[in-house]
Amino acid sequence: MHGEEDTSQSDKRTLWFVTQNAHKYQEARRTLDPFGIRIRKLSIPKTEIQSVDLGDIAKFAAEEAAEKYNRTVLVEDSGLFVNALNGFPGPYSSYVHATIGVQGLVRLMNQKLRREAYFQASLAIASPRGASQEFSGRAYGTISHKPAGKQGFGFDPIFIPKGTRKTFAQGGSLFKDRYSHRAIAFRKLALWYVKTKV
Ligand code: ITT
Repeated sequence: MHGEEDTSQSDKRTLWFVTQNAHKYQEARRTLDPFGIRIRKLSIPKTEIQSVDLGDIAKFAAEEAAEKYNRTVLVEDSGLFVNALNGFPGPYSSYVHATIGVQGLVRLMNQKLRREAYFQASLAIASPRGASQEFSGRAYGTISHKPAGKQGFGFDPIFIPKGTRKTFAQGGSLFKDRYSHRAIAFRKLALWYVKTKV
């Protein structure tokens, strides 16, 4: 099928992560590996409903994909919420990153003294039988005055997690996994999944 990384395996226990973002996929994998949970990437377009609630967006897309592709899927919707910008870009983070980019956001934050922000990841798991469950994680921190670091993706070069002195992009994968919204959400999923196995 179009979008699957490898079609040779038909493991019923595999969870299919519907995403086109390879970084998100790798981060999810690193978090789920220690729990023995196997995921694979399903790079298909998904329906993104108009909502300010990341959980609603993830749940709708997951339920639709689970039914359409007849398998248990994961969908994660995430965003960066900047306090001084009343939560912008939030659910529009992907679009804002693709348009004004990291530099554009730094410009919007020019002169702002309060620089608190958080990343949120909302994760939905849905089975073809129609059951679904949601988990979320937040990483609190501040927006740096200029981009720093080359690792990661998206707004990683300008986000400094609380209690640290470097951006996600400077810190690398271990650092990211220690503080990230995505790691928190996927760990919650893992703890639930090993108990229930949908
Ligand atoms: P999929 O929808 O295909 O999974 P996406 O990148 O479009 O991938 P989202 O719609 O959830 O994912 O958009 C989230 C955007 O928020 C993402 O493109 C980044 O710009 C930003 N973002 C989310 N999590 C991030 C993180 O861990 N580090 C940096 N930026 C992040």
